Amino acid sequence: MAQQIALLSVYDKTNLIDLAQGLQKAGVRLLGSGGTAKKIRDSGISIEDVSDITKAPEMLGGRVKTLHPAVHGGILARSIPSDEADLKTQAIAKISIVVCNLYPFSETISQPNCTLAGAVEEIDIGGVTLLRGAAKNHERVSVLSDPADYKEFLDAFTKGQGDVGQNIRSKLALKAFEMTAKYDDAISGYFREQYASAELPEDKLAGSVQRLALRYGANPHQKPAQAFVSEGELPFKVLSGSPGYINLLDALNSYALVKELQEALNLPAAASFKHVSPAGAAVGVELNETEKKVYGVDDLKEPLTPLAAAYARARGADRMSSFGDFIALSAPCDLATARIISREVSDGVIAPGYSPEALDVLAKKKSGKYCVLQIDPTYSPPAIETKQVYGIHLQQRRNDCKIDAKLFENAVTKNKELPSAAVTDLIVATLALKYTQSNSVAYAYHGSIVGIGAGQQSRIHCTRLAGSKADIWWLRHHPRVLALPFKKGVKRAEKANAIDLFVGGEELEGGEKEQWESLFEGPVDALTTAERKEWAVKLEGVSCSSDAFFPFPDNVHRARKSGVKYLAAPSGSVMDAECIAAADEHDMVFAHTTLRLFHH
Ligand code: 93A
Repeated sequence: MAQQIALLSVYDKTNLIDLAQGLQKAGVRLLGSGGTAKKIRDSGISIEDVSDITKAPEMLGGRVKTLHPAVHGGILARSIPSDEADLKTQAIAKISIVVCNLYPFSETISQPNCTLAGAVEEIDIGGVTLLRGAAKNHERVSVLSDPADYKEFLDAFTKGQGDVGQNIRSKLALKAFEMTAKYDDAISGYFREQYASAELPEDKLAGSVQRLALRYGANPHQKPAQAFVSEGELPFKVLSGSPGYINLLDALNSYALVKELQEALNLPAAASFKHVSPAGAAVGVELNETEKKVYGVDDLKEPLTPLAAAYARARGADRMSSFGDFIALSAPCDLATARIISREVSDGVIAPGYSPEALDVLAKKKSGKYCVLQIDPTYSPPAIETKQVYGIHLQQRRNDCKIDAKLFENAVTKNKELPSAAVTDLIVATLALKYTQSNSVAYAYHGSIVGIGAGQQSRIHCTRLAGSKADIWWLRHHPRVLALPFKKGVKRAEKANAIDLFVGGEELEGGEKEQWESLFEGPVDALTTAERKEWAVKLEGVSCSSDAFFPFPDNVHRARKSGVKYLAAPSGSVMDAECIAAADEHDMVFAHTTLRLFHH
């Protein structure tokens, strides 16, 4: 066996001398780039310079050290006749060990005084080429990219009499590729920051950019923060304001929801998101006069367009939760929708477009700070999505399942009659769950979510939470609520809070009671238990969907108490039969789906 050759070219010289010593002892011929060779030679170990075999000096101030066919031919050559012949013609010797680590690019750019020119000089080209070449040819070549691996390698090398075995070579190759991938990520991240970014809020009217610097992440102390795509440009533009990290989580999830709602039901759709779950979501089903009052749009001058109806429903169903929402619209925002948005407390909106009048209204909101995003409706996200939690990459196929009427065809109760309005409501409820933090249960009526229970660890708590929200929503239709004698000048949010306290039935005391009473022209009697009961039974035909199976029939009984007639949930519980029996007891229609919809 010919004498083996190791090429050493390292920035981080930790453990280098021990390795060189070990290799020399094992009879390996050593070659090194400038600084590496010097360090080894200085410690009394003989080593040749790379330039001795390339017959070319290091040049361009060190930019070209090892980039030469004599080096890369020696690394990349396979043990096949044609490669051997090429090496012989060019008088190149095979290299079987490459030891290399790279210029410290990440450390350099993290220095506060780092300049672009300084960063560029720190981009290692030759070292990456050495690592990739050796890793590519790992069938024959060992590549050491981490000083922590030297000792183990030497032990195996000695034990194997010069052959560490394929398993070690393969693992070392993987490590080298991970290293160059991470290195390239750091470089592209830095260049994205320099050349493809919008710094908000200074650069307010950002066009299409690849990267958006955010003021902070989920909390003000989580800096730095950014949003970016690694290819092309972000699929949305900032037309006004500056989105925060949670705004973007809400915007992207809510837009996905309304886009799918519109596709499934062929009606414009709107969603009102808070903390990455819908507080409301609806399609553009016309509002009757009572609903207009309940949703606070009876006084709107502009006639309600279908999109405005969708947002009025999405925003009006749970006015408390929607306070300060992020809004998604499936269709270009018109003036009527903008007018509703303009008088609510809200953080921002995302839509595929804006009429000039609508944009004019929205851009004035919050003294020009209201966040208006325009998304490209043709954008289609990649099939695989990755997130990182506690340093670990988690990867999955995106939840791209389609939700349509077919999903509810398997009615397992005696009553199998599912009217088309109920199918619409089940689609709205189920699609909303697809974008709601789990566990989740949603109640829907007239094309709109009327109660949603999100992020609960137990199913029954979701069902109760959603049910209690639906109950409050329904009590807000009570004639005594609609006739509450509010004083002139009471603000919309104050009215919403006062109504919530009234229908919630909480007994108020002291200052809180006084403050509540001060909003009205005269005394207001509380709703009695009898009044509440009498009103509750008037609600009928509500739909309810669950993101996973009902483990116990208590969920079915609870849903029934809030007027639920139509149920949808995946099958698979050991209590399926009991849940169906409970639905039969109330003459409900229960559709078993095959689709679990957890979302995190
Ligand atoms: O500037 S380079 O990209 N050009 C090269 O041809 C080259 N070859 C190796 N940098 C190059 N290297 C890097 O030099 C290695 O990745 C290593 O980090 C460093 C070792 O240099 P020295 O042996 O002079 O200390």
